[in-house]
Amino acid sequence: MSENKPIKSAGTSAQEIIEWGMAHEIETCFDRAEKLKPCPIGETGACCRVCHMGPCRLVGKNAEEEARGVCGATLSTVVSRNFLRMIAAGTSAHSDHSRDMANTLLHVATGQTKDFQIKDVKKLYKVAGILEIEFEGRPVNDVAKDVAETFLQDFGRQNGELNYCKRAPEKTQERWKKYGITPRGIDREVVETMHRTAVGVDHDPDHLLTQGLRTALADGWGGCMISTDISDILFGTPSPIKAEASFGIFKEDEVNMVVHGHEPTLAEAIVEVGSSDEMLQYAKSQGAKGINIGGMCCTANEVLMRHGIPTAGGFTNQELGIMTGMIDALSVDVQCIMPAITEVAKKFHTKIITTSPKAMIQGAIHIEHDEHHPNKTAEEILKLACDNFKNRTKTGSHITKKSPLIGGFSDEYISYMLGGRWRASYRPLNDAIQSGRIRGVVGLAGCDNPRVPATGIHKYLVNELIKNDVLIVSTGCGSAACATEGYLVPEMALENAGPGLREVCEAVGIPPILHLGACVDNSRILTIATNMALEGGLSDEIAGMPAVGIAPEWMSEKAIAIGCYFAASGVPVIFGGESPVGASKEVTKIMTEVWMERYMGALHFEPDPEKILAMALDYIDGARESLKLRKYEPGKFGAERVLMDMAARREIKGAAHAGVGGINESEDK
Ligand code: XCC
Repeated sequence: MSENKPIKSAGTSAQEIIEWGMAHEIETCFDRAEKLKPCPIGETGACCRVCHMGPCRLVGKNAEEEARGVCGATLSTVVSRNFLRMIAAGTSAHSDHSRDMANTLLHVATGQTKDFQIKDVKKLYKVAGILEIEFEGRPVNDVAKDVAETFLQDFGRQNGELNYCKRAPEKTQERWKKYGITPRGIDREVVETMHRTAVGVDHDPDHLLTQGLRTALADGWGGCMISTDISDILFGTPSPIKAEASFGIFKEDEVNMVVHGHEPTLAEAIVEVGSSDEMLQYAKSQGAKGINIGGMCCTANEVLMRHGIPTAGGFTNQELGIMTGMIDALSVDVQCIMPAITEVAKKFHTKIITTSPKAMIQGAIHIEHDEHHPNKTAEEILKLACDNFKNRTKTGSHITKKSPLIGGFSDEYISYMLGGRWRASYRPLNDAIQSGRIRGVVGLAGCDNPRVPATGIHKYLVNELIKNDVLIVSTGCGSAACATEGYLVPEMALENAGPGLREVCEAVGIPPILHLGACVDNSRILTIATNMALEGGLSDEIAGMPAVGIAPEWMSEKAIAIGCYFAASGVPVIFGGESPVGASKEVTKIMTEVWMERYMGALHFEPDPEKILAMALDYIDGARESLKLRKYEPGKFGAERVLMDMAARREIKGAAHAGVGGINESEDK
């Protein structure tokens, strides 16, 4: 990396490729972010586009009191309507993905899709139990069919409650009922939100935002949770697995096939068909030694968690991956796929393949995912990748660095690893929090963003939080940001964690950052928080826990939906960047003070990373005080361990190398 070049990504390998790209005049999102400044009116939510009398830009010194759209809409109405539409879009994305998963489960159960089977019957029975579906003594596929059909009803449910609302602690459910935010059907909430935000309907900001929370809850306890559970049922509930991350995952002598997007379905088929003898022979016939499958964004997280498939990283790494010159085919499904990848790919040999009937990109090859015959689609894509291997040239930035990681922490596994096989439990975690060994828990999630040195705020917060004895659970591109820099290994606890957290990580044998999966797997955090509440000794609802959610580099509307479902569930949430409701003090106050009063959750926007850290620690310490837990004292649990440090360091490193599967030293620091 050269000294005088501007830092655009905090990922060391990413920055190298960016610089290579600049030298070769290849434009990326980093260049476009620099050229295209955000519109200051739209950025803070003050531009109304819901009818064609406008767009009305409600700006000026006294906009809050005086500005009106042509119809008379106030700034707070406009800002909250815009925000609600972000929630609706985010909820739609997760939930449409989830609907596809429910349909796949149904097709597998009825035999229309024969390429997949129910992999985790135990999880199927657990889910059936929650849904009050009889499972004992019944054929597995009959149970699966009932589960799929019950889930599908949750999308179109007109009245009553979403099935999974009852999974939340009772007190959490009571709060939802008290304030009228218990979600009905997922589609119904999204449609009502779109209706209420159309011109001339709902104009009261608090009333609007209340519907926003109801929609977001339909996302969290509906779309996301359903998707997570069905993926586990079909493809297996994750347990810790080693993998690798960054651009060095690509292999010189093998076909590099990359899966990108969000849905696990076709990617699972690609992983399976890609490891078949037949396909290996085909690759060899094209001059390659094998087939190397890698991932990007959340499809990567799905196959990483279950198969140890390596990841090239998160959102801002997608163009850079192509610029290595190593990818023979990149297949994409839905969400977070930059249309720019086909432009970048023109300069290399990489074939871009769109696969979803919902998503096409100009300049890409479209091979549509046949949901009844996924292996057939996978075969076609893999053959195309193999055929393209011979076209690979020397052009590209050819990065070789990669980092080891351990991912695959489901709530089921966390409970098992804390309590053991016969007494799986959250007791040890709650005890560690009560005693102050662990100060609190932060869910660090969300995108990486080219408007800041990408992944940089994730890296800063991870280091500071674990130093402060805060356990981190991470998902999505937040996990990828940690993975590519070598942070997702147990050694991280020894090197950087505070002494209390370190003791717990050493005792249990876990890294201080637990990679829980894709964006939809934020639902695993809801389950973890629920389990902590049910275990006792902390709060008896999700609200009031020494826990905070942070999305420091968010960019997607999906992140907004996620932030809101955590706030409505009782978690204070802090997002980075400029506030999309920043134009209205009234809306900002509702989302912080009013939501805190009602739900003990809030959604803040704070661009300064140091302030994000301070706010998070304040929330955690405040919750500890309210719960009358022992005051957190930095260093309290570490003093007697200083002399043992060297020995422990040697032991754990040895264990990680041998026991967890021969993890290599990170080369990417
Ligand atoms: Fe997309 Fe899930 Fe954001 Fe990453 S983290 S940029 S939403 S891929 Ni969800």
